Order: sequence, then C-alpha cells, then structure tokens
Amino acid sequence: MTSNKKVLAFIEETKALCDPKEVVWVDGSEEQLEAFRKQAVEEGILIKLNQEKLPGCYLHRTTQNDVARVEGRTYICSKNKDDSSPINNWMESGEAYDMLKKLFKGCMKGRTLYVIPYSMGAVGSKFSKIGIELTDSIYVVLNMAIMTRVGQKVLDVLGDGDFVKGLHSYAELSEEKRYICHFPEDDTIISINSNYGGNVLLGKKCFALRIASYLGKKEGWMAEHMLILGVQYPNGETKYIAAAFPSACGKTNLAMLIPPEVYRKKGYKVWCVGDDIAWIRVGEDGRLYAVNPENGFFGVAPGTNEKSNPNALHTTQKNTIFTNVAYNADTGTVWWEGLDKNPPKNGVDWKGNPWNGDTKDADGKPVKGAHPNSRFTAPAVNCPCLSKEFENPDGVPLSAIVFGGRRAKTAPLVYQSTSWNNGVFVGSSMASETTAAATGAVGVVRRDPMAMRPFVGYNMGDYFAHWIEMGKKIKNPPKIFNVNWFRTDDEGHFIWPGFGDNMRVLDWILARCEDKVDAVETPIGYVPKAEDINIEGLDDITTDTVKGLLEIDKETWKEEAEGIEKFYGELTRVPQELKDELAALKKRLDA
Ligand code: SAT
Ligand code: MN
Repeated sequence: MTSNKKVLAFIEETKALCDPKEVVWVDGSEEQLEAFRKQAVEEGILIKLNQEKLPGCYLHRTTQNDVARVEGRTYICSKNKDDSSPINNWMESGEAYDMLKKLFKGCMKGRTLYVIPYSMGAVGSKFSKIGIELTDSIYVVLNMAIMTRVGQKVLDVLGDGDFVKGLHSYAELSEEKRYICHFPEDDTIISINSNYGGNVLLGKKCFALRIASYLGKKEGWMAEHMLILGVQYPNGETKYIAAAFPSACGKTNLAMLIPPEVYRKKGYKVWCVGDDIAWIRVGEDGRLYAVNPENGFFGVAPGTNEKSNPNALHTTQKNTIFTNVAYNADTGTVWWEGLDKNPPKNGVDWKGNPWNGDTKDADGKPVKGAHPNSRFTAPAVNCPCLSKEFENPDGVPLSAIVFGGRRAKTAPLVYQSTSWNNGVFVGSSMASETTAAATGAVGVVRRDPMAMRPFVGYNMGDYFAHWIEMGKKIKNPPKIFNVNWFRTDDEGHFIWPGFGDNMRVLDWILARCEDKVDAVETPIGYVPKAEDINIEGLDDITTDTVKGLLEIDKETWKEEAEGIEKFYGELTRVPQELKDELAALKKRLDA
C-alpha cells in the first residue's frame, strides 16, 4: 500500500506495543467496506436496519459509560505547561508517553489492527492534511470512512510525506483509564478506552481542531469550530458565513437551514458547506477563505425532524450509522426524542432494553429511547442542500463570522462588533450553557471562547493573539457578529422561533456586510433597529417582541464584564488588545 518509511515504522512500533493478531489496511474500496460492515454485524457491533426503508444504514450502541466527549480526560501534552491552557488539562509529554505505553501494552491481543490513511480536506488539495489512524475498532473504521476521505488514494498523495499520527484502542473501555491525549509538538494523537465519536474519530476534534489549531498558529491559518453556509440571493449571487457555536447548539441546523416561505418565494436558498469545522486562510485577494475538512456529518439526532431540519433528516436516510438512538423492532428503523409523535410500540432503547414511548424507570420517571447525545454519521453527499463549492480546494470567501451560544438572558438576538479586534474580544468572551455533547453537568453557563474551549491545542491567550495577528494580514476582513437564538421569557420558553427563521437574522447580518442597513450603536456594539429584522409571515412575533430580544440591560452587562475579567484572570498570555477592549466596554457601560 505504501513505502513511506515513517508510516511503516509507526505500524511496526504499534504492533510491537499492542500485539494485534493481524494488520489490515483500509483501502477505501466499497467491497472492503461492505465486508467490514458484514463482519461488524456478525460480531454484534452493528445492527443492520431495514434496507428497503434505510438502505446502507446501521445502528450501533456504545457502552453506557461511553456516550460523549470526556473533557476531563482530554489532555494537551507538551514540554512546557504554559504551552497548554490553565483551563485545559496538561501533561508533560514524556510522562504522558510513559503512562500511555503502559496502558497500550498488549491491548490488541487477539484483535485486528486497522490502518486508516485519511485526508482532511479534498484529497490532494494543497490545503488538505493527511493522517494515519491505527485502531482496533471496526466501528471507528466505518465512521472514519464516512467522516473523512480514506484509503489508497490518500497514501498515493502522501508519498514519502509527513502525516499526523493517531493511535486508538478501545482497550477495556475503562472509564478510569480513558485518555485522549494530544502532542501538538509531535503531530501525534493517542486515545484509549473509549469508542465514542469525538474521542476516537481522530480526524475530527483531535486532528482538525486541536492539532490543526496549533499548526495554524505556526503556519498562519486558522482551524475553527465553525459551520460554513452560503446564502444565495434571488439574483444568483451567494455570500458565505462561518459561525462558531459550542457542541449541540444548532450548528447542523443552521448550516442546513431552509429559509421561511417569504424568502423562498423570492428565490433565496441556503447551501451547506460544513456543519462543524472550518479551516480558514487568507486568499490572494486579501479576504478569508474557508474549507470544510470533513466529508460527512456527525450530527445530534434528538430534536432532528421534518420541521426542525428536513435536510439533515434526508441526509440520514441512506449509508448512515446511527449511534445510541432507539430501535423499532417492528419496522427495523430508528427513532429518537423529537423525531415525531410515534415512538416504537415494540422498541429497544439506546441501552438495549425493551422500550416503548411510555417506559418508566423504577422511580416512575420516563425513560428516554435515545441518548440525548445520540448521533448520526452521514455522508455529506447525501445532503440535499450541499454547496457546489463543497469540494472546492480553495474554499469559499467569508463575508461574515458569527459567534453564538445558548444564553437564556444577557446576549441579544444579534449584534455586530465594531472592528476586527473588537470582534475577537466578542468571540473570546463568548459564554454558553453546557450540553450533553460532553460528560458533566448540563445547562451551566461557562465561558467558551470561539466555541473552542475544549478544542484549542495550545495556550488560549496565544490563540487569542493569533486571531489578532490574522486580523493584520486580512486586507478585507469579514465583519464579526454575535447571535443568541436561545433567549427565554419569564416562563423559560424560547422567545425567538429559531431554525429556518434564523434566516431573518442572517439577512440583516449580510445586509450590514454590504452597508445596506443602518444599526443602533450601543455599549456592546451595533444592534439592529427592531423594524429592520424582517418578521413578515411570523405569527407570534411583533416588532415589540424583536425590540425585547434586542434589549441590552446595562446592569446585566456590567456583571457580564466582571465575568469576562474573571475569566481572563484564569488564563495566561491574554493579549493587551483584548484587555483594552474589555476596559473600553466597561467605560462605555459606565458612561
Ligand atoms: O463528539 S464530537 O466531538 O464529534 C461532537 C461534538 O461534541 O461536537
Ligand atoms: Mn462540534
């Protein structure tokens, strides 16, 4: 398959350490993948779904202790502690390698070691990067084959070149011995004792964000936790937006948005370039260009339905692996909370127990059919609104960068920063309520700068400085905005309808990018005039509702500024430019 000495040495080392019974190269052919699927079904790892209703689709259930990313057990390993972040876990590289070697010793006895050559980005594009993942998990092989470009064609492009090393074993699936370790200084990722998504599909968060963010800092580009979408205007022109939201805050829904009828009738369309990760560079024309390095979607299933995201639902109707959703034993199909009102009568929940929509636990509490972080792994080509620029190796030019989180109060529906550095400040001070995408408490507000808190591969202050530096290199920078779809009323209900209606906010954002609409200057930035948010066709929303959604309460924002200051105090190397932005915000709030 390859004569690349570094690849061969990596495999030899791993064989000696892990003692697998055989080595199988993933060549990327459909024949081989089909054989893997068959084997996975025989071994009970996958359940084949109804092939008439869901051709090429399978269901997988993880171990119950292994259902989300484990931020507490995810490490940045470097020589010096301050080259990681006080808010991330750090281990000295040598110590980490020693510890991991012990855990990996003989861990693949009797198992197959799969070699997955994969490309992040279109194979052979000058902006793409190659990884080799070695794993004993056939589930990882099949998911990587959807999420990335895999196989011989990648090795052909690699030649004698360098690659990111990834070693994974599900080992004993022990929670206590679970480690997801990154060695940015060595282009290396090592993951053990998990078999869940972001912990083990090493091309995704581990490479495309943690390692790539470090490479981007070194090489002058950016790896960001952002969706990329294009808004096509009635005149045929398309403008692109990249948007950063924490995990499970609606990136997939926004990326695949279907505009409301008033917009559709006029001829507006939204195209999806990516739903999770953007690699961003400065183009020759001095604008920022973004590519999606992935080849599929690893989306949250619960809440996805014909209304909230029909494009995502259609994307999952073939060649998809479902993880931890409910099974309908009568139809051989899948179900999750929020899909429809017809849970299976004769179903099986994500834990493998008999289940119907009414199942209660010993305390009489309703039992969920699907885990809140259950997922679909679906090929990008399935997506009805996939952008024709999806494979464009040069990416798409960005008109706007949007930050956003889940905030019941404080943040208005949308506001615009006043400059690049002010926009970096807005991103750096983002906060959001935690979700089920990571283990730990759900619904707690925490600072999540640029939605990258769990994903920056080096010091967070240096990461902010890199944003500031990039700003100096971009002659025509995109404008930077913040959105919040999640403001609630006194009863805790969301006020803004969200989903397709978020188009109304994107419309304002893009109009601002072209100086086509005015705004109101406030202490935190530019806010729309309520009447400039198009509410035509919305039943429950009046201009007054919009006014409320755009309100900025000075006292709440003074507390917010305190919160930001406290957060900066937890970090090291925060650039002076951002401290100046914070001081200026405080001054404006006091004025
Ligand atoms: O588990 S993943 O990291 O792949 C998904 C997410 O948390 O965003
Ligand atoms: Mn994500």
